[in-house]
Amino acid sequence: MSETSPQLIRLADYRPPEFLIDAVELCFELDPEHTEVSARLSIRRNPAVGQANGSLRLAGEGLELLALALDGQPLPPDAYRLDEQGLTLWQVPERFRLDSRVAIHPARNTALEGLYQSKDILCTQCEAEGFRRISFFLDRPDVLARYRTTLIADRKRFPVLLANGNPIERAELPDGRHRVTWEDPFPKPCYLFALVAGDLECVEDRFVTASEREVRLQIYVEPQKGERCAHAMQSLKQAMRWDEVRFGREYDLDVFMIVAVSHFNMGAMENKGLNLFNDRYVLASPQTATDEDFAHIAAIVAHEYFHNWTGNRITCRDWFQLSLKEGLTVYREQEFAAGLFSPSVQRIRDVRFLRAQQFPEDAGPLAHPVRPDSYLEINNFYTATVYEKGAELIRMQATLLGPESFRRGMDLYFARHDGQAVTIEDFVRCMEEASGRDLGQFRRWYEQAGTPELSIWGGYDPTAQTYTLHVRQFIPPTPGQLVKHPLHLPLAIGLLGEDGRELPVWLAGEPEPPAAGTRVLEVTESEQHFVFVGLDARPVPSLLRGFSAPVKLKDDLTESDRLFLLAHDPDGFGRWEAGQGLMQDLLLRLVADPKASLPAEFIEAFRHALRAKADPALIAEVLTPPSEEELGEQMAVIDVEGIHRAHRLFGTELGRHLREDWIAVYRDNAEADPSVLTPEAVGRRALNNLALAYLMRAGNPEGLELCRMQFGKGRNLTDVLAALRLLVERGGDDAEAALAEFYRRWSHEPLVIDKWFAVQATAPHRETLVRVVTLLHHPAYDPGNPNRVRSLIGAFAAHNPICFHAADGAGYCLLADQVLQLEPLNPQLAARLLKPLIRWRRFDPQRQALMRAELVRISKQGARSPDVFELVSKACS
Ligand code: B3K
Ligand code: ZN
Repeated sequence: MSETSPQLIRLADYRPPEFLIDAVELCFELDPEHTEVSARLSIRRNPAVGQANGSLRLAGEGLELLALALDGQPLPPDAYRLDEQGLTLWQVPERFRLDSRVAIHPARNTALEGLYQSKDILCTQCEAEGFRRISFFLDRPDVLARYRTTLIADRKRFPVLLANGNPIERAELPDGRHRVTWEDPFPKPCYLFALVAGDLECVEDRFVTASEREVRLQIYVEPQKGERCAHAMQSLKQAMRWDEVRFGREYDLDVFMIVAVSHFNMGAMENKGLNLFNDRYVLASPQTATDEDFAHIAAIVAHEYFHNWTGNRITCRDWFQLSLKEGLTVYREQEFAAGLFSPSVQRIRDVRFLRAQQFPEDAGPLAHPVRPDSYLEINNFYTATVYEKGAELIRMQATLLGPESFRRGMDLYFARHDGQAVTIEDFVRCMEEASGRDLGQFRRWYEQAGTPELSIWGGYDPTAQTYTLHVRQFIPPTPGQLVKHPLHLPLAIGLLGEDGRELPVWLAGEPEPPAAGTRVLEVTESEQHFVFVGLDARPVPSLLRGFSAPVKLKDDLTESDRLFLLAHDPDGFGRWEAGQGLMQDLLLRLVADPKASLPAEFIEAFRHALRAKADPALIAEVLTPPSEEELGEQMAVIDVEGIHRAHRLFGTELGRHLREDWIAVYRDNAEADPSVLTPEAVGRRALNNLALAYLMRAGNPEGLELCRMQFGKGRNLTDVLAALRLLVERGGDDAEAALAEFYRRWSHEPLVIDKWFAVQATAPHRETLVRVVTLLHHPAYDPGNPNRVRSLIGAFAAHNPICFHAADGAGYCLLADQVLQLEPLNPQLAARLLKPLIRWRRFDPQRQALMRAELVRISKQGARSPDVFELVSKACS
C-alpha cells in the first residue's frame, strides 16, 4: 500500500477557488534532460468568496524550485512551505504577481503526464492534473486564465516550437537557440495547456468558416510521414463543416494544429488550438491502416475538434462534471460518424461497444454514476460510463425533446455559458428551459449507477382489438447505492403487421391514429403499461428502436417474432438486434448443451439476410454474433470454456451450412479496389472478411486457399490482417510463415507491428501464453511505449478470454507481473491494464480465488500509485 494513503476527493466538498489567475506568462527553456520553466501569474482574490485566511496553496509535483518572488520581491524561505504536493504561501495580498522558476526533467518522465519526451519530440499532457508537473499553479478546471507562452530551444534539434493560440513573435538567438512566443486569447483552464518542440514535418491546408474567416490547418508528424495525414486532414475539414451546419459552431483561432506522437497514454487530447494525438489516430494509408483504423481516425479527429466548444469554450467546473464535456462530445462524435457511413451501422457499433465495455463496468465493483461523487485518482474516471453512458444520456435528452428543442437547448447552452466552467446541472437546465420540459426525474440518470433492466411483455385482445405492452424497470444495486429510484426513459417502438408493414402506434384515448412508424413512449414508473388500439391482429413489436435507452431489455418475443423482425423490421438496427437475440439464445443453448444444433429456420433466416440486397456493412454486422464477452454478461457465472466452445461451434456450423453462399459472397466482392475507402468498398471488405472467417472456421479447404491468396496479395491492410488473423487462429506452418513474412515486410512500421503483436496475443491457442511471454523479450517490445504494451498485454488480457482465463491462473499471473512492473513507470497505463482482473466475482470459485490472489499480490507488492491503489482496493472490498 502507499506510504501516504491518497485522499478521497468528494463532489460534496466542492468550493469555488479562493483565488483567481487572470493571466499567465510562461517561458520554457527546453531541454530533454533539464528544462527550466518560468511562470508569471497575475493572481487576485476571488471576489465571490469570503476570505478564509491569507494563505495561498498552489499544486506542484516533482518540481525543483529555483526562484520565487512576489511582486518582484524574492520570497524568504519562511514565507512559504514546499511539500510533495505543492507550495503554500502564508500571507498574500488581495492582488499580486507571482514569479516562479522551476526545473523539470522531461527525458525521465515515463508517466507521460506533464512535459515528456516521445522519441525526439518534447510534448505535454496536462489533463487531468499534469500541469502541476510543469509549474506551481491552481490546477483545477474552474480557474480560467489567458496564456502567453514563450519557448526557447536548440534550433537544430527543435526547429518547430508550438503552443496554444496564435504565434506572435519569433527570434533567432545568438547561442544556436531560437525563441517563439504564442498567445491564446481565450481564457482556459490549465489542463488545456500544451506545447510541442521537435523536428516535425507539417502538412498544411486551409478552411474557410461559415462567416468567411480563413483558418490554417496544420498536422505535424515525424519526418517522412506527411503523406499519411490526408485522411486525418479530410476528417478535420468534414468535422469543422459539420459542427457549423449541425450546431452552428465555428472555429475561433487563426490556426488549428494537430501533432502526432508515438508515446501517448490514450487516444488524443483537445488542448486549445493544439490537439495532441497518439500517432495511431492520425497516420493512415491503406497499406498501413485498416478500415477500422480509418474510421477511428475520423471519429477521434472530430471528437477532439468538437471539444473546442464542448470542453474548451465551455469547460467543467470540477472533475466530477467530466461527462459534461466527454459524454456530450462522444454524442457529437457519434452523430458526425453516423453521417459518414451508415447511421444504422454506426449505431450498431456504438451499442456493441457500450454493451461490451460499459455494461460490465456498471455491473462490477467499479460501477459509478455518470457524475461520480468521489474519487481517489481522477484519471481512473475516464471510463466507458463517463464517456459512452454519458453520451447515451445526451442522446436520450435529444430523443425526449425532439431535434428542434434539443438544438434550441444546445444553442442556449453555448450562448449562456460560453467562457465559463459549469456543471452538468447547468446543461440540463438549458435543455429544460429551451424545451419547457421537466427533466427532474431524468437527472437521476446522472446520479444512479447500474444498468437498468427493462422487462417488456405484450398481450393482444382480439375482441377489443388492442395490444398492451407492460413495462417494468429494475435497477440493480451497485457499490454504495443499494436503493434505486425509477428512471425517466424514452422507449422508441414500432408495431409491425403480418405482412411486415409498419402500423400506426395509436395509444388508447387518442382521437386519431398517428402516421405509421416509430413512436417514442416515455417510461417513468417502476411498472407501467401502454394500450394500443385499432389493431385487427396481434402485431409484432419492434422494441427499443435504435437502442433508445441504455438498458438491458428482457422481452417476451418468441423465436418466430425475432425471425420475423430479422427479415422485416424496416429499421436496420432493429433487424440486427433481432439477429443478435436469436444468436445469443442459440449460443447460450450451445453453452448448456454442446449437442444442440442450429435449427433449420435459423439457418434459412441467415441465408436470407446474407442474400438480401442491403448495405454490405450492415449484412456483415447482422451475421456477426455477440462476442464471447457479451455472452458472458448473460450468465450468472461466466463459463469461459463453454462460451468459447459454443462460439467456435456456431462459427463452424454457420460456415458449413452456408458454405456456397459464403463462397459466392467472397467471389462477388473479391475484386474491390484495395485502395478505395468509400462506404461501399469498406462494407464489401467487411463482408468478404466475414465470409472468409466462416469458411476458415468450417475448415473449408477452399477457404484456406483464399486466405493464403488474400494474405499474399498484400495490398490492403484490412485484408492482409484479416487473413493473417485467420491463419494464426488456425495455427501450424502457414501461420508461422505468414507471421514471419508480415514481420519482415513491416518491421520498420511500429503501428503495423503493434498489430503483429496483437494478432499473436489474441490467438485462442494453448501456446499463446508462452508466446506472449516470449514476445515480451522480442527486440521490438518496448514497455515504455503504451501502444506496444496495449497491443501485447492489453490485447491478451482484454481480448483473449480463453487464454487469459486459463484454468491454472497463468494468464492472471502474467498480467499481475506486468502491472507490477509498469506501475512505477506509468501508473495510468498500469491501472488501465489491470481492469480485466477486477471482474473476478463473475467467474467460478477456482478462477475467483486465482484472480483475487493476484489482486492481493498487486496490493502487497505494488499499489503505490493512487491509480492502481484505488482500483485494487475497490476490487477487493
Ligand atoms: N480529454 C482527453 C482525455 C484525457 C485523459 C486524461 N487521463 C481526450 C478526450 O476525451 O478527448
Ligand atoms: Zn473527449
